[in-house]
Amino acid sequence: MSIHTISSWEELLETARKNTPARRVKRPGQSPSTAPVPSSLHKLPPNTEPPVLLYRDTNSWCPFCERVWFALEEKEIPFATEFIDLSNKPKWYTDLVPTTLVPAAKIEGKLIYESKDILLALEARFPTPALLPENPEENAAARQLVEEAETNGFRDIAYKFLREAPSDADELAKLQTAFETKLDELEQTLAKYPGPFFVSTFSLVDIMYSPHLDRLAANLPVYRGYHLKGNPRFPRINAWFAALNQRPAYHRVKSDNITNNLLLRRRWGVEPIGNPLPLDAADSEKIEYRAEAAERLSDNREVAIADIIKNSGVQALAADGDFTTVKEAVDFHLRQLADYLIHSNGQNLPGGRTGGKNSNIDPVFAAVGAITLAYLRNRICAPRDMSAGAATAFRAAIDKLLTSVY
Ligand SMILES: N[C@@H](CCC(=O)N[C@@H](CS)C(=O)NCC(=O)O)C(=O)O
Repeated sequence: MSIHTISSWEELLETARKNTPARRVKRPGQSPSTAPVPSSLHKLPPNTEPPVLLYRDTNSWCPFCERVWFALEEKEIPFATEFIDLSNKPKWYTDLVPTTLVPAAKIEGKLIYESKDILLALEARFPTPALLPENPEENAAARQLVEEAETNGFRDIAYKFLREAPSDADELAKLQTAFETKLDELEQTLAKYPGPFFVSTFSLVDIMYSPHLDRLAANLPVYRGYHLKGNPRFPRINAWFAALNQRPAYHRVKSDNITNNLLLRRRWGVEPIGNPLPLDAADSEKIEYRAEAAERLSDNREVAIADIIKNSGVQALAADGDFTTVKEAVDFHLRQLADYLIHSNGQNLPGGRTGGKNSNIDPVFAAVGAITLAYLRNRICAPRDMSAGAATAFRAAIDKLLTSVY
């Protein structure tokens, strides 16, 4: 294992930016503290308002908001985002939107709510690239499937199996059977047109289902011991996931498995019954994801450090209320993490005050480091803080540092 000196924040940020195109804007004093820059914003002439304003949840957990964001990215429509805190919705928002739910959107000033209606309105106003088939018959079939995605009961039955935990085994088996029957129906629907998608091209139908099937595929193994991905009963759903995975817009808007798992517990109080899914090894090693994670950490370090000091428990290690050493230790370990993400090929660990198992470790410094890394591993949330791929690389790097250094 080779040890090298850790770079400065400025050097880390500069190197990270060379290796990733992902950029966010800072939102000082606001939540979330950063927001993704839509990939098409550069198409907008300077000083022009984007044609679409999306109202979405602050944590980027909402699957219905994800649908709209997915379509905006697929269609490369420049848009602005207004974040709504769902735990404390502002009065102007509940006055504006009759359902008071997110998402809502203003399309050239006109308010639309309900994710399905926003998708259809975007399609009408921004028809290319098309997310509904040109062929009139197939177009009608796709529209019908969009409607059915809201009315066929798939979502309710799926989330019932995931979230309700009846102690009676027969009851649970019934929920599973009902869910599998719905999945069989999706298999049959996917068989109707050539290719992996619901109709013969990628469409709004895929967008309607993707945030929900994604969450189910991430959560069911951990919370119900049930595997959707790799399940031989559902070959078409698995081919559909593989095809979705080829789309860059999907990677910009999706959550990662760990975020989905943490969310189910925090938001819905469901208890896991199995181990977390392993982190995707390919994503963990991808240079652009590692660079994006390092870029996020370096650029947003002040907010991250303040959050860690306030909420992780490291405060308890400050001698006589003096935070200087604790702050220094937090800063050092974050820098070590960013450095590892950028410079390591997965073998070399950055060194320094705690580098390597044989170096002289100051126990308080090391403890602050371990708490910092463990806290951050579950604190970050994709796509709120970074893309799903970057979040996976970020968590994998933390695991590596924790097991190798301490
Ligand atoms: N049918 C709506 C559902 C939207 C929805 O349920 N949004 C949730 C967030 S995932 C919400 O706004 N919750 C806040 C609340 O219930 O007050 C759509 O498709 O847009």
